[in-house]
Amino acid sequence: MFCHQCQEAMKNIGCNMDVGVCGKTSEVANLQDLLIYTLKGVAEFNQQARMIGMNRPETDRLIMDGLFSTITNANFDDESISKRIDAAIETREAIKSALEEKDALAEKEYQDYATWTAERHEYEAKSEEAPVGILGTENEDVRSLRSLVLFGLKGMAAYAEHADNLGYQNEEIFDFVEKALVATEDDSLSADDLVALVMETGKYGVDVMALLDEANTSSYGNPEMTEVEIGVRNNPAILVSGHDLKDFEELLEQTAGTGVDIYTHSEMLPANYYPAFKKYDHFVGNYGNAWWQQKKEFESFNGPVLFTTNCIVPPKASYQDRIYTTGATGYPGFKHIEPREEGGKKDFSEIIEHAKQLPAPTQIEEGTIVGGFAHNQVTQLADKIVDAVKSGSISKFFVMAGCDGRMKSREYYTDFAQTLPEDTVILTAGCAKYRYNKLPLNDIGGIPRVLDAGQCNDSYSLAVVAMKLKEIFELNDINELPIEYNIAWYEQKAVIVLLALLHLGVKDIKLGPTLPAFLSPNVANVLVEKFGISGINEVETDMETMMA
Ligand code: FS2
Ligand code: SF4
Repeated sequence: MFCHQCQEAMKNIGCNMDVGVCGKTSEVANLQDLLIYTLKGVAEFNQQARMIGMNRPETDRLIMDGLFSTITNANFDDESISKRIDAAIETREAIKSALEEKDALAEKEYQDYATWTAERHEYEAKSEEAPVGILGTENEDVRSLRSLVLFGLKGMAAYAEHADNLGYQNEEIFDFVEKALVATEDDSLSADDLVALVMETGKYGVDVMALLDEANTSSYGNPEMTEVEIGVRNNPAILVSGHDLKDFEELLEQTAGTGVDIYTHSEMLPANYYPAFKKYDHFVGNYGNAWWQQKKEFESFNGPVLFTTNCIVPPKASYQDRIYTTGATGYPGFKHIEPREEGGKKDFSEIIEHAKQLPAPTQIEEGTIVGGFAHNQVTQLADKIVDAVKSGSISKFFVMAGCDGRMKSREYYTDFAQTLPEDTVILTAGCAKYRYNKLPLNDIGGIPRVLDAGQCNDSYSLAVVAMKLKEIFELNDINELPIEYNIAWYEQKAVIVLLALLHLGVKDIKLGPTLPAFLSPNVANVLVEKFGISGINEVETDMETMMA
């Protein structure tokens, strides 16, 4: 195996042992590479099918779900990845036959990724062949740019899938994902072509986050300022992790009146901010912190846990039997809740019955935290914010969105938040917030000093807010605003968020705790020269440059 897609890649180079830092086995890592490789073949033929109006929504879903299942900490289950490879080959062949029938199959020499086929028991050997993994690309700059595109696509696919689950699709995004997948196998593309593709990926990153924002807010209302309970009640309960709001809604509906309470964990915390979920009085609040604390927190939660998406940590035996996955997630031995039929709902009865047999959660914290500052809520506060900026009571905003992780180096973000002058406001989204959302940072004239917009995809809200402020202050460039960007990344959704910010023209982003292992020195230089991206240093040094 060789995997370098996340921030915890071994030695900041890549995981190449039997098991990655995240716990993914070499077998699963290789199968995931093979799945991506096969999806490129599906994309190759589906691009032709699209041209003659023969694309099917099932194919879009197969590609999005396949990409999503390879995101860090989403799926550790070799069987579930192998099934996706089976389906990808079957779909690819079906599209090819349909094109042949219409006499529409382009005559050319297809590469192995578009033609290979094998029996299940041969997948493992196939997955180890040179062209399948990323190291099959020898030139390190080409490899780096292809990685940047591919990892951005994985994040894009995750967001597209959530939107699709709510009935929102954008054909242009699906089309771009296919085009870009195929481009990562095209040896005729120059480094400049690939840089352009990276930028185009960022454009679709903005589009997909806007689509998901529309899907979420049209379905559940605009997130609003909310005090979220972090203590517990004395009832059996289910803890929900991940990002999928459709799953969350259906579970809330199905638990109503059963005596089973619902809590959010990690990236599901922002579900508390949506008006539509507030009518459920068995929806208690949030339990615990970011994903990497789950071993401790799942233990004390006592009840079953549902993963709607990443981030899964290989579990302790003590609670393994009460973890459920659904959607793109999977883990050997966990129970998996099957997809909903067209127009139907998922069946959560097993996890609900399971919860009834188990004790109530053990309290680990008490009190409340405040969030819900997505674009609509911030726009309502715009006058107050603008006055505070004009009067000098707010000197700067710091966008500290992104992910959290288990490495000690992430203490930087807590220290940074604590060291920020009292006339500054943090704009956050994603699980990065857990590094400072429970600190007593107070408020500025009623505006909390940590404004949480929501999940990592709600970084879109932060961009909307920046655009709005640019308009109000009548500036020409978003970079003239008193906003600094100090982003923490971990997995591939943060990659698409970053590319989206670059597309919007945001400059001088600090990215940490380390720069991606998949950036070659030359590609890193392009990002530094074109966009002023830099890594983090000591808190004091960064504070000095960013406050200057
Ligand atoms: Fe956090 Fe994990 Fe949001 Fe990432 S819960 S690192 O998936 O997507 O951010
Ligand atoms: Fe390593 Fe990250 Fe890949 Fe896991 S996802 S194998 S930790 S680089």
